[in-house]
This record gives sequence, structure tokens and C-alpha cells, in this order.
Amino acid sequence: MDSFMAYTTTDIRNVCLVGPGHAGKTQLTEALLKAGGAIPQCGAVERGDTVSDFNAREKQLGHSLYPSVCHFDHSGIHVNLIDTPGFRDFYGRALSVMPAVETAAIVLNAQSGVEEVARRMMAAAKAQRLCRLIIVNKIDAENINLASLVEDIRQAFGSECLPINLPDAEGKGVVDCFFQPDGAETAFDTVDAAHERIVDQVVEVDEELMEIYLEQGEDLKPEQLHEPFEKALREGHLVPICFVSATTGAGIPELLEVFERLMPNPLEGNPPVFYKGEGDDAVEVTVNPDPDEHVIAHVFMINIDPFKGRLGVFRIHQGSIKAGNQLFVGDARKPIKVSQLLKLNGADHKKMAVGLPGDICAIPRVDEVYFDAVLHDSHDEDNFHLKHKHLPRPMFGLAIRPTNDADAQKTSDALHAMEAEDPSLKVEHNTTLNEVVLRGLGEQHLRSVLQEIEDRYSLKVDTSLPSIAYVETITANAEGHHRHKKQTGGSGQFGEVYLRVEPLPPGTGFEFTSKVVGGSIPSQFIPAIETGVRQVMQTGAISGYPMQDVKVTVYDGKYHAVDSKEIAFVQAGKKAFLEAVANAAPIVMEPIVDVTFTVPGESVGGVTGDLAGMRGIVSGTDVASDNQMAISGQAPLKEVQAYHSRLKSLTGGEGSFTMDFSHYAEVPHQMQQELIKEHRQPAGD
Ligand SMILES: Nc1nc2c(ncn2[C@@H]2O[C@H](COP(=O)(O)OP(=O)(O)OP(=O)(O)O)[C@@H](O)[C@H]2O)c(=O)[nH]1
Ligand SMILES: [Mg+2]
Repeated sequence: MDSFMAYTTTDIRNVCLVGPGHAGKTQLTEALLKAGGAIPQCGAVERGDTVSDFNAREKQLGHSLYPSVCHFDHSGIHVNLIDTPGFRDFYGRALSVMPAVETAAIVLNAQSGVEEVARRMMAAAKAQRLCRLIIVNKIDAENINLASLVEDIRQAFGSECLPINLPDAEGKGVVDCFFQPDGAETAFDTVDAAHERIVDQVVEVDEELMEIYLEQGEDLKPEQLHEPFEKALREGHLVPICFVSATTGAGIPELLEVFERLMPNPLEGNPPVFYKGEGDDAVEVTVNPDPDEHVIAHVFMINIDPFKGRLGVFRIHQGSIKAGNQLFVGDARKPIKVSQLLKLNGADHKKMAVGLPGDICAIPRVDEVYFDAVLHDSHDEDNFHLKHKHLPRPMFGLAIRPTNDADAQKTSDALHAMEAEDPSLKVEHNTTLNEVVLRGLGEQHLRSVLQEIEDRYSLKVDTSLPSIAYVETITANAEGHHRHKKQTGGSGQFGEVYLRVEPLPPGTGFEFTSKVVGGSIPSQFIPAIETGVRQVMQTGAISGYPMQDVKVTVYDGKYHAVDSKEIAFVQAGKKAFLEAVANAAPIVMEPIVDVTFTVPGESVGGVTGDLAGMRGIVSGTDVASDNQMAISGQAPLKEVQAYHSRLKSLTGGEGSFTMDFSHYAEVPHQMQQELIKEHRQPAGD
């Protein structure tokens, strides 16, 4: 255990590495860990021996699947580095770590330029008011054009993106353009020009300094520029660009110097916004990174190991946490004990004594901790939440069934463990359809989760597209009647019911009233009639799907003093209702979703054409970002949920869509007939 605190809050730099798959984030993590002395030599993604890709499947696939937290110390700073997966289906996992850091470093692959995931991450980091840094990796690679890449970056993300160093003329290292510009030769551009552009950009946020600069025309020292530099970063007025090669190590010392001297410490970044209370009553509260105040920490990551239990990884925003302390999780009354406080380096856990504000640590074996929970040590901070982070809503679904029926419980537990770890996953139980549906961001996402379940729990599951939750309703008023009469030996069963049905407005549900007068049916039997009607509402009258938006009025009937029993009226109610529905022009309806496709400009025609073919309508197209168009419209869920792979091939993997429930609409006649037929056949009618 660390016996003394080697760093304070102002020494901490929290940085997440985000950006497209294959950009080199994991390799860059290695290079930084080595430079910081945390590892003796770099592992390689190809060999499967990197610190951050420690999961067995990551090693096998050679790319990251989960965010991974590492740390190192370097010339007085303590860097918490979070490596994230870059493949587009995992972008929810990458976004989920952003609340833990001041700086989002968007890593670009010099060979592939500005990719879609980079745009998404830049936008998300900006929306969350993180300071941003662009790292161009693989500057050692062949056939790259860094000068034009810089132009592309500025085109895509704005003229506030400016190189703070430049590759040297030999391609072996990089040349600093900010701290001590010495006019060394660069591969493109010049040190002086780059220096001037940065200083010009920085002084724009500080009028006084701007005057000194303009009047005196003198060079400003990096120290004089520190405050305005931080301000420019916070305001998004400056996004520095750094060049590195994670494999040759070029640019790594310069990047570390940027971390050390320019990237915000926890006191300098934009403070996270917390809320106290729910909904409209929620009030914004600011947290104060003071070690002596109450503890406020935010859980941004959960790891579940079948043997070692649940690990909660969190960022301390206020106060200090000591091993042995008690903490409340969210609004729970009962505290948990921090048996151990850990620092992580991938799979490696090191005990620590005290966690200071701004630091990132973890506690092991705590079942109570969940993603997005706020940990605190006083009930004053009950009901605290971090402001909503715009995580993507999982929309791609697969129905899951254990291959072996005996594994039902185990499968359910495994799915819930996966859901707890991944905020972009959702497990739904559809009781009417007796189906468990796993929803995620895309097919690859769900396949990877199922693979993980197989690896971790030795469980196999079968999948299918989820059933559609159709509903039935009626479209006309009608009446129904049934007389239930049965004579078995001595006593019999008797009940007779007359009822009326009327359609209700969409979404109203179900109404049941009795207008029986003169005691033709005694009041104690009315609930039995309602039971019979509700049974049909649940199981449906024509297609086997539940009914909705129906009003039922019982208005007459008969009973028998001896033979009338509840069961008789349940039966009579059921049959009378079925007869009424048959006369009330029943229909089957399906869910319609609002859908927004984000696709490259050249795919707009293809997608709008497909949407029409899917019984959908286009309501508008809009520019989403450079070269990305957003197409909004409506279509039946049944069609949209099967569209994933088609969209992928149509857009070369660049297209995506989100969907939201809109309303129910009548299923086309032919399809209704099929649903009704399917329902009847198994019954052998
Ligand atoms: N030439 C060259 N190759 C590199 C460099 N950095 C990484 N690579 C290679 O690029 C590939 C991808 O590197 P990773 O570090 O796994 O990329 P990543 O960004 O973590 O990818 P995801 O985990 O999928 O998001 C690997 O084959 C690396 O060896 C570099 O600086 N130069
Ligand atoms: Mg990786």
C-alpha cells in the first residue's frame, strides 16, 4: 500500500482516449505507461499483452471491447488514462467514461483521416464541455499526408484546431511549437507560424493580455499564457493537435509535456453539473474539489467477474475517501464499507490509502454499486445525480432463449450482469410474449455480449428477431349475448349476459361498466363478468394478441337462484364479449416507430427508397454533420428492426439509426389475415 500521498489534486490529469477503432489508442496507452515508468516495456495489441486490453476476447480479437482504466506518474503529474473501444457498436461504452475526465483526447489514425466515430466523439466531448485534444497517431506510417490531414481536421472540427507540435523533417520525432519554439525544421508548415497561430488564438479569450500582445508586440511566455490557455480549452476556443507514433515513441515526450503543462487539472476543467432532486424539482448543485468536504463520487464503470465479484470504478468529485470508510450508494439508507480502495492498471489492482478529489479509484466486491450511482458519506447528498449524459438508447433487439432450458435462471443472471456493466445494453422481459429481449446499439454489439456470456459463464443461447407486440382493438360499436347453461347431475351452472362494446380513443386502455337494472343479474356476479371479459382482453379475440382501447357495458342478463355461480358468469361474460368483438370490426395493430437514420450523403436516396418499401414515410432530411445526413420518418417496428444489416451494406458500415415508439396503426389486411391464421392453426380449428 502507498504509505504517503505522492500527488495532490492539482497534480492529477484525467484523460480518456477516444476515437475510431484501429487508431492506436491501446498502443498509445502502452507507450504512455512505459514513458511514465509504469511498465518496463510496451506490450503489443497483436501479441495480446497490453495492459488495457486484458479481457480474453480482446486479446483474441486484437481490439478493445471495454473501457480500461490505467494510471502513471510522470515528472510530478499523476495521469489517469482511460482507453476506450473505438468500434462504432461500442461507442456507448466509450461515451460512458466521459464524466470521469477533464480532457477527451480524440485519437486519429494518420492513415485513415477523420472518421465518423471521431466526429461523434468530438461532438459528444464538446456537448459535455470537456477540454479536447486531438492526437494524430501513426505518423511513422507510409503514404500519409499530414499537412492535408490537418486541413481536413480543421474543416471537420473548426479553425480552433491547431497543431501545438509538428512532425520533424526526418519523420523520427516531433518539434515543439509552443513552449520553446526554436525554429527546427518540420515536415510541413513552420514552427514559428504554428506558434503564432496558437498564441493568437489563446489571447483572444483574454482582453488584457491581447492588449499587451498587440501593443508591445512582444513574445508572451508560456507561463503568462497558462490561465488564458486553460480558459480557451474550457470554452472550446482552442483544440490542440499533437502528433505521435505509439509504436516508435515519436511525440510521446512532447505529448506528456502537453499533459503536464497544458491539460487541465481537476480544478481547471469545466466542473461537472450535479443535480439534487428529480424531474422539475431538480436543482443544480456545484461540487467543490476540496478534500475536507463531504464525499461526492460518481461511478462511471462497473466490472463483474464471476469469481471476484463486482468492482465499482468511480471519480471522486469532492471530499476524500479512505479505505475503511463507509459510503452511501445513491439514496440507500444503509452504507457500504470501503473494504479496500484500489488504483487500477488494467487487470492489475493496487491498494491505496486515501483517494483525493479529482482522482479515479475503485472498490471491489460491492454488489450495491451500480453504473451512474453517486457515492457519498452524508445524507445531505441523498438524491444527487450527475446531469444526463446523452448516452445512446439501445434499439437493436434480439430475443434470447437458453439453448438448454435448464439454464433459464443462469441466462437471466448473466444477461443482468452484462446490463450492469454496459450502459448501452438493456434487458427487457416481455411477459405477454414470454420473451426476453436484449437490446444494444447494433448487431456486432449484441453478438459480442453473447460471446462474452459464453466465455464467462459457459452458456449458450439461441437468438431470433424479437416478436412484435401486436395489439387488437375494435373499430365499431356492437352487442353480444351469451347464455351459459350446464346441467351436471344434481346442481347446474347458469348465467346469461347481454353487453355492448365501443371503441375508445387510442391509448385509453379498457373500461368496464354495468348498467344492469332491476337485479336481472345480482351485483355480486358483475365482477365475474368483468373477469371473463378481461381474460379475452389479455389473450385477444382474433389473433392471440392483447386487446386495448375498448369500452364494455353490461346492460342485461338472467340468473338462477340455485344454479348461478361465479364461474357461470365468467364463462357467459367471456363468450358474450367474444361475440360482441366479432361484430365490432376487430383489427390487429402494430407498433410504429419514429426513426432517424444518420447516413453518408450518397446513401440518402437508397435509404429513403428503402423506407418507402418498408411501408414507411419520410418526414424530412437534414444535415447531421459534414457529409452525414439525418433522415427522419416513421415506419413499422417490424420492418425497421430487420433493417440493420441492409443499412450496413448500403452505407459501407457508416449508417446508423435510432428509433422511438410513436403509435399503433392497423396492420395491412393481408398480414392481418396471416396473423389470424397463424393463431388459429396451432389450435387445430
Ligand atoms: N504503424 C503504426 N501502427 C500503429 C501505431 N499505433 C498502433 N498501431 C497499430 O494499429 C493497430 C491498432 O492499434 P490499437 O492500439 O489496437 O488501436 P485502438 O485504437 O486501440 O483500436 P480499438 O481498440 O479497436 O478501438 C495495431 O495493429 C497497432 O499495432 C503507430 O503509431 N504506428
Ligand atoms: Mg483499443
